[in-house]
Amino acid sequence: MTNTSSISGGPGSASLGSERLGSENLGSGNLGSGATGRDPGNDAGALHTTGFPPRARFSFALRNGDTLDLGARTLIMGIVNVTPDSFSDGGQHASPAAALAHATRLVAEGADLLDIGGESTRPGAAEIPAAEQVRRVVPLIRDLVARCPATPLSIDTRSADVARAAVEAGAAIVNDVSGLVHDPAMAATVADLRVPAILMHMRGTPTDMRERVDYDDVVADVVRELGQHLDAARAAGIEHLIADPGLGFAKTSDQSAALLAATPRFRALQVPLLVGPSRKSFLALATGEREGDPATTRLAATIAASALAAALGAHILRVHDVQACGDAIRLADIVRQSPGSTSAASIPPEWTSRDGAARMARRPSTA
Ligand code: PMM
Repeated sequence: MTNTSSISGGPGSASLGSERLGSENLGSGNLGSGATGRDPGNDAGALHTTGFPPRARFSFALRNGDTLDLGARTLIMGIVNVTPDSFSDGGQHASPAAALAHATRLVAEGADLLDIGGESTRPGAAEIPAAEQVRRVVPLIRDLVARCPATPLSIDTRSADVARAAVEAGAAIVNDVSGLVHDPAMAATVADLRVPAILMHMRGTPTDMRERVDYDDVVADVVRELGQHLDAARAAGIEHLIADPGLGFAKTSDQSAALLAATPRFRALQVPLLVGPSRKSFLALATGEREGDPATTRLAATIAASALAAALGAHILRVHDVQACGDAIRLADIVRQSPGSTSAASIPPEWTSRDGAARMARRPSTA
């Protein structure tokens, strides 16, 4: 199992709040200012031997006293949809026992976080009443808090009532695909619950979002609109915020690809970035799949998109296939941290422990 060293502390540990901790290269010993003559903590001015954009570090205090460290390595969020109709895994984990088995398997495969959802947001999906979402997700959250206490859980919902019930059952983070705007009570509820929030960009609702893809400049528009949602969340009193460009939500395939390429531009928002490419339809740009092919046809493209997002500086990747994507994400981190042959030794082995990727990285290259 992958060591979850980014989640630390526990009751009694020092709370670091939402400090921004400089860039990931600080303290890694491999790209000090002596090597470049510049301040590696200064995102704008740092010279990058690897050519990869820097990634700011953040530390979020969680409700249970643990600390979520973001940016030292890419965190992997495993998807657990307790829905009969999600686009790629609907119905697969709908029974409580199946959902629990799936979630614990994702943790064993290396998920740092789990995202639990009781409402599909696939294009055209109808809204699920809060009471039904609660019925689907709360028993699973209770079971997971008992079974996997070190793994923070996020609740994927647009409903304030569901967010409250999930957090009271033990969820640590609220993930709202509407950027906290769908339910007028959501921002105040998250502020009251004192949990971090993931604000994803979308326009409209799953019912009409396919018609809402008219952007002047998709990257600039999404960054600006997400910035407005972040400002509103801060004004409501939410301390810890994560942004998400919302690949596939009110985006054409080309727009999703452009947003993935523009991952470094989201640093302007000055919050951690989550990216969710997993099994999304824009990947069909690469797979050439036909109508009716299963979403698993997109596994290789999902792995590639996950590695690209990690290499480009995303803090969290939200994926269905934790084991396969995790290998690619860990490799991206190794490459990010490797400006030259001397760098591999500076990677803490626990970052890459699942199958000895760090040990392999230290072996002389035969390529
Ligand atoms: N995608 C889906 C659902 N929730 N949340 C965030 N933050 N980002 C996403 O990209 C996202 C999400 C849709 O995918 P699924 O139905 O497979 O979960």
